[in-house]
Amino acid sequence: MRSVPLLISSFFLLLGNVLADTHVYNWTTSWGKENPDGLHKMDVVLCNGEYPWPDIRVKEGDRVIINLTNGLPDQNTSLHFHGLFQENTNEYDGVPMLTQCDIPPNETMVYNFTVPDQHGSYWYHSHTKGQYMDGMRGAFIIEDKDDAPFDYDEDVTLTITEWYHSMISDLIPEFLNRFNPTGAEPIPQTLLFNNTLNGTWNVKPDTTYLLRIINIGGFLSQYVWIEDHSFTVVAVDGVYVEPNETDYLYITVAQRYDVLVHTKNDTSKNYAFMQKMDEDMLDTTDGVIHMNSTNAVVYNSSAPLPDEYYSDNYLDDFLDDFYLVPVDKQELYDDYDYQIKIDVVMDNLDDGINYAFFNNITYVAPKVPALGTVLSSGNYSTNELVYGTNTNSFVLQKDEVVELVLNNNDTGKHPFHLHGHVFQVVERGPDYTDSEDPVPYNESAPYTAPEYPMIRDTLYVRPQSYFRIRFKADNPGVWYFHCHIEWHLLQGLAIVLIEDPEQIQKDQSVSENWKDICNANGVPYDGNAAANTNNFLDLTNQNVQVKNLPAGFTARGIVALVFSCIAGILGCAAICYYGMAQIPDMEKKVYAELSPEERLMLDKEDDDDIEDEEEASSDSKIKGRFIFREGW
Ligand SMILES: *[C@@H]1O[C@H](CO)[C@@H](O)[C@H](O)[C@H]1NC(C)=O
Ligand SMILES: *[C@@H]1O[C@H](CO)[C@@H](O)[C@H](O)[C@H]1NC(C)=O
Ligand SMILES: *[C@@H]1O[C@H](CO)[C@@H](O)[C@H](O)[C@H]1NC(C)=O
Ligand SMILES: *[C@@H]1O[C@H](CO)[C@@H](O)[C@H](O)[C@H]1NC(C)=O
Ligand SMILES: *[C@@H]1O[C@H](CO)[C@@H](O)[C@H](O)[C@H]1NC(C)=O
Ligand SMILES: *[C@@H]1O[C@H](CO)[C@@H](O)[C@H](O)[C@H]1NC(C)=O
Ligand SMILES: *[C@@H]1O[C@H](CO)[C@@H](O)[C@H](O)[C@H]1NC(C)=O
Ligand SMILES: *[C@@H]1O[C@H](CO)[C@@H](O)[C@H](O)[C@H]1NC(C)=O
Ligand SMILES: *[C@@H]1O[C@H](CO)[C@@H](O)[C@H](O)[C@H]1NC(C)=O
Ligand SMILES: *[C@@H]1O[C@H](CO)[C@@H](O)[C@H](O)[C@H]1NC(C)=O
Ligand SMILES: *[C@@H]1O[C@H](CO)[C@@H](O)[C@H](O)[C@H]1NC(C)=O
Ligand SMILES: *[C@@H]1O[C@H](CO)[C@@H](O)[C@H](O)[C@H]1NC(C)=O
Ligand SMILES: [Cu+2]
Repeated sequence: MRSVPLLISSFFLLLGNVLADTHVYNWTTSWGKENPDGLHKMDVVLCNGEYPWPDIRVKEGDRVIINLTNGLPDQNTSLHFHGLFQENTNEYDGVPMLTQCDIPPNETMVYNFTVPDQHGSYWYHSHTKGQYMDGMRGAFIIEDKDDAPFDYDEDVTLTITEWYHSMISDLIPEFLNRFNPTGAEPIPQTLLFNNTLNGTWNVKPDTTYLLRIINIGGFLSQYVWIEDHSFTVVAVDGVYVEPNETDYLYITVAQRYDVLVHTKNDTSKNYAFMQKMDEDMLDTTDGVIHMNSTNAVVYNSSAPLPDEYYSDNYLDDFLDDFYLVPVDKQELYDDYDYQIKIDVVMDNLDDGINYAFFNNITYVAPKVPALGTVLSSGNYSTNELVYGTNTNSFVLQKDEVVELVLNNNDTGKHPFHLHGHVFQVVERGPDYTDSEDPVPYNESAPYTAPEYPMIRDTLYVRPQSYFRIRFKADNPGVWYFHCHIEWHLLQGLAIVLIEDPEQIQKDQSVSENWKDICNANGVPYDGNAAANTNNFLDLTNQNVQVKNLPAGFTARGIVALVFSCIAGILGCAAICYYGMAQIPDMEKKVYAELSPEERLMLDKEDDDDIEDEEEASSDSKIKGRFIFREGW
């Protein structure tokens, strides 16, 4: 009796294998000069000598093999497939020091995985130090093996991103710098539409397009809209949702919106496809060349290109994704087994640099990739301690429902992404910008959650507010949860979920090639976070964060001190001229011009006699000229 269904299922399994394709990509990175926005030529990361990187398009169930050779002489690399579950292939999730070692120059890593149960719009990108913002990224589309729950005629991908006229590796040392004590993010110059400024989309009349809009940026959310056309949202982050029509979309970095756009019958006119930076995320607009960008929906190539189509309505009328309803109506997990509460804070440490913290910890990578620790730690794998005390690691039990409560004590918006899962959005608090203090989630306040909550993999939290998400720990692996603003990830805004480590040990291993990469990079892959293989509970010499500011010396104090030093040397006019957000080489110039005493004053982090905070911050004339990030 039992053999019948078994036979049938193995028949379909066989059929599935026959129908599944394997896609092999041999990719080599290199630097090359490109000019995506037509305004500035600079080095970007090329793929096999070409730019931009290709889109990947596969069918549900297919195998993908990416043979990635690092041809960059001066940087490591890695590749993450954003939104893919990587079930039983955690080793290919692409996060340096969590699921693999960074790929050093001249080495080749083979990523080899299937996409058995996912479809929709995803993307891939380097997960090494902001590198993807230099161009190493592309769309990853998985065609549904079944029919989509909506009709369309054409399937079109569209990537959007902010663009910098500087290499990220040049911006990082200016950003993570004591002369940028407020943590002001570098200011991008333009916006790209399918990798060009003022792009065009050639359309046919009376046609329903499935437009897959993917924000492949590393910083800014964007508002998008099309003159005289509406969007019908049918999927977000690979999850089908009940159709919802809107004129304006708000898309954070890493989010995807699949929308239907029906074109007009009349082909006499072309229409503006607008992109607009979320200006609230910028500390200053100095340095922005195009805050908005006008692209063209072209019906008729002999008709004139459209003018900018501007309206302020986007601010109030953009679709709130919280209210979307997934088509397969998964009910809210009615309770959680394990709750993780994390508070976001931005603050300075003793080196004067502005860091980002979850519960007072700024993520510092371990000495051994956490997956290597899982696989080498035997019975200790369920003990959080072995993953280090500065990685913000949480061990999850098999199949438990996890509720993650995130309180945002910062005054900015942040788009958070969970690897290895999609999650239910149980609650998202309103914008509390105007509140003096942040408003944390209050468990005892009355609240009715949606019956069929929104499900996605990247969700923003509003200023000084909170969100709550739930998911089932049914995908054993080491999964990163982090802010997708690359600047904030560099500041340490991440936690690590070690999901069912015992099952990882049973079902997963790493390839020889995976180990070769670690060896080539001189990184151990066995041992605890301190690379100790003898005593897994001994974390001596683990990587830890910089120590706190000395007592009585606050972040505000250091800001005032730095600014008063700069002002003293250069004078206010120069500072006001440069602005504080992007100060190309300014800190170096200032530092070079400091007197030995002043340098000493900035250098001596350990000295308790530093000018006391009152005195420093009373220099309000100087302070008042700069934009301060609140939240500390
Ligand atoms: C990838 O490279 C290997 C070895 O160099 C070669 O055998 C294979 O044909 C290449 N595949 C593709 C798709 O280029
Ligand atoms: C990957 O590329 C390298 C270098 O071209 C080649 O030696 C190797 O055989 C390739 N591997 C696969 C799986 O294609
Ligand atoms: C590459 O990674 C190794 C190991 O983490 C590190 O020591 C090295 O500094 C990195 N190289 C660069 C250029 O960042
Ligand atoms: C990488 O290979 C090239 C060519 O073989 C060589 O010139 C270069 O020194 C190598 N770089 C490293 C970091 O090993
Ligand atoms: C990819 O993984 C499959 C399944 O483990 C294996 O059979 C195949 O040999 C692998 N291919 C490469 C190029 O590593
Ligand atoms: C964007 O580029 C992709 C290929 O790179 C192309 O298939 C697609 O049609 C373009 N999208 C638009 C809206 O033009
Ligand atoms: C557009 O044209 C098609 C056929 O050419 C017609 O069926 C349809 O009703 C027209 N739509 C509008 C809005 O006029
Ligand atoms: C859009 O950007 C352009 C160029 O930066 C600017 O001239 C224009 O005023 C902007 N439009 C609006 C309404 O902000
Ligand atoms: C691109 O669009 C912006 C904003 O609408 C406009 O100010 C600018 O002139 C356009 N640039 C080009 C090269 O067309
Ligand atoms: C569509 O979105 C609006 C506003 O975001 C929401 O009120 C409404 O319930 C949604 N409807 C559906 C069917 O998703
Ligand atoms: C963060 O540190 C402060 C002061 O050191 C302490 O009062 C607070 O309890 C800590 N919060 C968490 C969540 O660890
Ligand atoms: C975040 O803000 C809330 C409300 O002001 C406060 O209770 C909490 O301690 C803060 N968290 C941290 C880590 O500072
Ligand atoms: Cu952030």
